[in-house]
Amino acid sequence: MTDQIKQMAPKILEAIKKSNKILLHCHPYPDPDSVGSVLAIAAVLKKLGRDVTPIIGDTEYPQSLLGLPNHDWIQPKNYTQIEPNNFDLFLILDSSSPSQITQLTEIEFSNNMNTIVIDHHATNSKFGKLNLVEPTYSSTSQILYELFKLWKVEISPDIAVCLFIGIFADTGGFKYPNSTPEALQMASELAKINPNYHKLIFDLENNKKPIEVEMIGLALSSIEKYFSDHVVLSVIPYEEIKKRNLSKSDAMEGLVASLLKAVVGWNLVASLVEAEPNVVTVSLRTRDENKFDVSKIAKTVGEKGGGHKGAAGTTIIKPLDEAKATLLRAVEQTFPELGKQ
Ligand SMILES: [Mn+2]
Repeated sequence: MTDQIKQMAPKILEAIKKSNKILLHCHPYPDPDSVGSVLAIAAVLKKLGRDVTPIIGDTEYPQSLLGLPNHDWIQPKNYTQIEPNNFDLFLILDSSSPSQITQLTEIEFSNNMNTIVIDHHATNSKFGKLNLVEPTYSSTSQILYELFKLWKVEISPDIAVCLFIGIFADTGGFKYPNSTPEALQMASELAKINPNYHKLIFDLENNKKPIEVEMIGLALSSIEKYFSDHVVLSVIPYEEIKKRNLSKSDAMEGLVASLLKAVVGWNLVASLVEAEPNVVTVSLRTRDENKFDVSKIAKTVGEKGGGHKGAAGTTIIKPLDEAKATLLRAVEQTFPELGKQ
């Protein structure tokens, strides 16, 4: 447990006890850590006798998380559909910037609303009145678990499974470097409180739509190899998307890039999907993020690119052939050693 958590725990609890109406939200395209941490703290706030309003935010509630207890507490509203003046505290979880609250409008907090940010993203801009940001923690769920212990609240089986699934998902199923002994220890304690998490994991990992599997098939039969097979691209032109009536959200580019990365020797891989004419979404992955930081490419090529060293993405507004040439040139310039191995 960090000193910061020990210092902040009583301050956050005091702010909660001073408030009557508390707002919670899920970030756009909410993941299990976003939903799990919201449901867990909602249960705690209810125990403390607070009036709590969790909203789903910009995106619909994910089908794959319908197994989480009390998910019906989360109202199908975004931030523009509530009245901020009705709340005296906004607990902002798992969100590194106000754009993770909503992308539909510029956020303005009302003056009588206290704001507390609790998050684990290193990029967090600390935009709350109080901020508890712990970048060494795997997940917001992991931070909440320690807060709950310090607040001496009883962790019910419902709270336990919500926190467990948040830690599980944000550690990539205990596979990422952020899966520390401490994270495993917490998961173990939570699993003792509620051992019924296997179905939730199954639902998380097996939630494809038929159209998505079709898309993966198309992507895997559209592979091109470059630089002595060290660089491998899956390239899907708009005609193929149109022919199958696929939409942008069916593109599966992240999953396809992750599948390509599984091949020994394919060191830098990318999925290119021309989801609309002359708009190419690119997802990049590498087997060795210390050698080939793919975020460097995502940041220099296309629009609004970014991500992590091992997994990044961007959008190139060009015809597919030009987009591909631009990407390959950037790979060659950023990692000249790739072609020489
Ligand atoms: Mn998270």
